[in-house]
Amino acid sequence: MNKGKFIVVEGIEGAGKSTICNVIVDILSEKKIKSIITREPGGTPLAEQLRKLIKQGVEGDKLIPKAELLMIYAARIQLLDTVIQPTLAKGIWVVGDRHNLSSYVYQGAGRQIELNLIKTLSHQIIGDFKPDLTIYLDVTPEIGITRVCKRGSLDLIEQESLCFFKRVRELYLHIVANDNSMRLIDATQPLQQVITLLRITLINWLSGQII
Ligand code: Z5A
Repeated sequence: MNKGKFIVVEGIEGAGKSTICNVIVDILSEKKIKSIITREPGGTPLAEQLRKLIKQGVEGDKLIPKAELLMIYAARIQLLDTVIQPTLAKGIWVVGDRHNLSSYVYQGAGRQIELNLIKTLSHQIIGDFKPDLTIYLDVTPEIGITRVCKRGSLDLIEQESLCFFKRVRELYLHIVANDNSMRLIDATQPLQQVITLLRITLINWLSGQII
């Protein structure tokens, strides 16, 4: 049996990641490919508890950037070892709502933790595991924040400044431009147009895969 493939959707808040993960599952299902969606941080009962702490914090005890980084990697390895790897081993595909790239851009560019520390931690914790395909949904922070504000109250990371999200987007753009396992989709367009572009991108990529 062939191993499943790991497709990850990345982008700043409000880019449309959760919406697009569901569309990917539908397109895969049309091709008779079984898949599940995971999200990071989270995706297992323990990792979901860490997600809550990362997003909401604990009153009177400000989460410092390096502690946040470690909690994100704790959640990631829990999800990778107990859900993602066993699922791929069964030949089922995994569609990830965020993965390792988020740590480089949020904790690296956003929180300004040295990228070498993140690289070392990443290597020690997840080794050379990486997605087969990453779809990066590109929106400006202004558009992304406007979309999430409509949803209601903002979590700790969403409350960061526009400069924070500009740094995050810049690093996303730099990394995506230099990695041929990643595809950029302009997600500032109306949702139907984004879905059409995604379909073309995914079907082109699938045609080059041995399934
Ligand atoms: N984080 C980190 O710091 N480091 C890491 O390593 C990892 C994560 C893995 C996860 O929070 C937080 O963790 C995240 C980064 C940090 N921080 N923040 N902030 P989350 O999962 O709650 O948030 P998110 O990942 O940023 O996702 P989101 O805010 O839910 O947005 P989204 O998934 O990209 O978008 P959506 O939910 O699909 O759509 C948002 C709204 O926009 C919704 O009403 C849609 O209908 C609408 N939408 C979507 N696309 C369009 C288009 N094209 N036009 C118009 N409207 C649209």
